[in-house]
This record gives sequence, structure tokens and C-alpha cells, in this order.
Amino acid sequence: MIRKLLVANRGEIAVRIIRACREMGIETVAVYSEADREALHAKLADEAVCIGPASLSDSYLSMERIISATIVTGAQAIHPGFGFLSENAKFASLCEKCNIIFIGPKAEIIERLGNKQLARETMQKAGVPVIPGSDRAVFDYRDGLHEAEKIGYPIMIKAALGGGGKGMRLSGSKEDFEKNFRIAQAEAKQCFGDDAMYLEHYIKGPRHVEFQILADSYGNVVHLGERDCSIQRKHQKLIEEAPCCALSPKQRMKMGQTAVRAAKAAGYINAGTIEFLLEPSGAFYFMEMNTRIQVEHPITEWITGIDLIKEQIRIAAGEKLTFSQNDIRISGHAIEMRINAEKPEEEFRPCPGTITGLHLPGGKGIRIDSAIYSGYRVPPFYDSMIAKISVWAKTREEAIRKARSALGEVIIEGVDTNVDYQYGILEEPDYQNGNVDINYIENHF
Ligand code: MV4
Repeated sequence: MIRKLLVANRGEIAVRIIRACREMGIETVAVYSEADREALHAKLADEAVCIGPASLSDSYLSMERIISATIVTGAQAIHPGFGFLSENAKFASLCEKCNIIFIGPKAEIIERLGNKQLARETMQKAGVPVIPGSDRAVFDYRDGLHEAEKIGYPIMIKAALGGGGKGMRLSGSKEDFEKNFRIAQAEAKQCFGDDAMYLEHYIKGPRHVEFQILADSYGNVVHLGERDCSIQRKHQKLIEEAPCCALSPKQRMKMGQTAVRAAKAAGYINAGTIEFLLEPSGAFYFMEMNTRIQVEHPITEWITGIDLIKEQIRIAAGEKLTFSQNDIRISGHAIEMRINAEKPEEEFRPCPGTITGLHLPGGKGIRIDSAIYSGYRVPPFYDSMIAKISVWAKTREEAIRKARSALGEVIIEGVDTNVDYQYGILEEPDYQNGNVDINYIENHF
């Protein structure tokens, strides 16, 4: 088993990982930037190493500094959390070369799935439904125009190395295709240093439904049900819930089996997420696979009782899964609300500053994932998410009531937050009735 692990992240996810390690008897090393001297993750870990100034490229994104900290402290493994280096194939490969266990899939698998066009091809070969689109990468708008004619408009133009909406553009007809292709491709070149594009038919008004999977090194792959992440704004998720209220048990089984097939086709090991677009008709399509632990993992933990971080560590240490698909029971309903330090009334501008007063909710079925404390200064350099409040109850209706009750208790003084905005969503009839799709926020607020 792993004796000592370095956490290559900050904020609530770093704290989450440190807690899991402590419970497992694994020593922890935190890394922190100069802006994070007073950060909770640096205080909670057994050891903490300052790896550089506030700027990301000189600290949390510096492979050399993080590998050095690992070697100097004698840690045997690195957990990358999410964001930062978590889906960086070069970093995973560097870990492998340095004999450090990277808590995640093999570098080669991260690389293959990071290329969304290659992932599409892999899935299509394995019989996983993909969105009707191009069969290989498109580099020239003229080839694109020809492909688009076959696929049918509207067309979504996407960067092969994209994700999260970067290098993505909608084309409504052949008249505006060239312009949109050029814009998307220029953005792809700029953001990813790669101009490979692919095309898909545009799916109108779907839900975003993602399946959590776990795969060990012995060929065992299970799914832990799904999360509905449709409630998002500009590709930032706001509220996630599990299970998805639009799925029947039969449909859940079908999509779950498809997710397992997708993971097997990719040769996947560790925790991963298969993203689908789900149409109102029940048709669903593979969109991409995420090779990291996700922000919203707590709601899957709520409905399955499985600790995903501990499973990630055990899998990386070469252990077998101790349960099979039949042992996994989806129970009740969970909702996660992301709390950000921001000003909703000023276009959600981040609002860093000192937390001068703090009360967070608690009680049965309420979980807080956070790294803030009274007196903590939220630095301006990093993500504005300061807490995740998640709740569990037997039914969706009860979970929504609990979520509203929990939010109603929150007191965060010193920085503005989106708590009232979140409360507004939970009060809204279409949300309460489960009438949501990926355009919900645009259409309602
Ligand atoms: C799409 C789509 C509709 N049709 N692809 C957004 C981010 C990237 N991961 C893929 N995205 C989308 N791809 C086709 N063919 C709509 C989106 C999309 C979206 C997807 C999931 C959650 C929120 C979204 C918000 C806007 C657009």
C-alpha cells in the first residue's frame, strides 16, 4: 500500500483528499503557493511544501516543482485532484518515469481520451452511440463543408483537443459555416496549439448526464450511476444531482452498461466519467470521457455509499475492487450546490476577500466540502468556488427541501456569494418539476 502521498492541488479538493488519506493511514504532503500560506490544505497535511509564487505556471502547474517536492519528501504517489495537472498526459508520464504513482489512468489513456475526435472513433468502434458527425479530424473548412452537408445542419464545430466549450462554434447553415469554422479553428490553435477539428450534428435541448465508473487493474469495471449536470451557466456547473430524474431504471441500466463498455474500450483504469447528451426522446450519445475525479463526485458518494477518493487510491496501489456491479445499490437522491465568491449582479465577477463571518449548515444528510474558515482570505488568483454544499434525502422532493433549508442557513460575510442566486433556482417551478436541459439557466434567469 501507499505510505505517503502528495496532493498536487489546493482548496476543498486538496482537503478532501487529505482527509481520505488520514482515514486510510497514509501520510500526506501538501504543496502550496505563496498566496496559499494560510490555506487550510497546507495546515491539515502532515507536511507542507511551498512550491513557488502565486502564479499558476510557477506553482500548481509546475511539473518540475511538484515532482521535486514529491522526491524531496519521499512521497510515493501524487493525487492531482481536478483541474491543474489532473488531465495532463505529460505530467502522468513524468510521474511514471520518476517511479511515482499517479492517481489516475495511464498517461497514454489520458492522451487518447483528451483527443475528443480519437475518443469518438474509439467509442464508435466499440458500439457506443456517438453524435452523428465526422469520422476523422477535419483541418480545412472546405473538407468541413463537404462533411457538414452529409451530417445535416445545424452543425457543432469542435476542437479535437477542446472541452468545456473552448474552440467550439455552432453553424446554422452552409452560408455561415466557413466563418464559424475559421473562428473555432483559430481559437483551437490559440488555446491548444492544435488545429484538428471535428463536426457533429447539433443536439437541441438535451440534458447533460454523466456516468461515474470505477475500473481496477484486473479488468473489473463498474458504474456508480449517473449525475444530471444540466444546471450550468457558461459551462460552469451550478447544481448537480444524482440520480437523473429523467431516467427510468431500464434506461439507467442501458446507459450504465454503455458507460462500462466505453471504459473497457478505452482500456481505462481508475475513476472516470462518461459524459452523455440525453435527448427528451431517450436517445443518448457519448460526448467525452473525463479522466479525473470530478467536482461533483460527492453526490455519487451519497447515493452509493462508496468513497471515490479512497477507491482511486486503492486502485492506483494495485488493489482489486471489492464489489461488483450487483453489489452497487443506488439509494435516495442527492443534490450539490457550488458556492462561489462572486457577484451575480455584476456578471458573476469573482469577489475575493477576507471571510469575516461564517456559518455553514449541518445536520442529517448535509455535507460541506470546503477549505474556508473564519478569517481566511480568499486569494484572487484561483477559482472562485469556496464551498460545495451537498444534501441527501430519500426522494428528490425531500432533497430539494433540504437543499433550500441548508442554503437558507448559510452566512458568509466579507465576500459576496451566489447563495441567493442558487436559492432562486431551487424555488423555480421548472427546476422543481425536473423540467431542465442544458439551456435552463439562459432560458430562466
Ligand atoms: C454539443 C452540444 C450540442 N450538440 N455537441 C459543451 C461543452 C463541450 N463539452 C460540449 N458541449 C456541447 N456539445 C453537440 N453535437 C451542446 C453542448 C453544450 C453543453 C453540453 C453539456 C453541458 C452544457 C452545455 C452547454 C452548452 C453547450
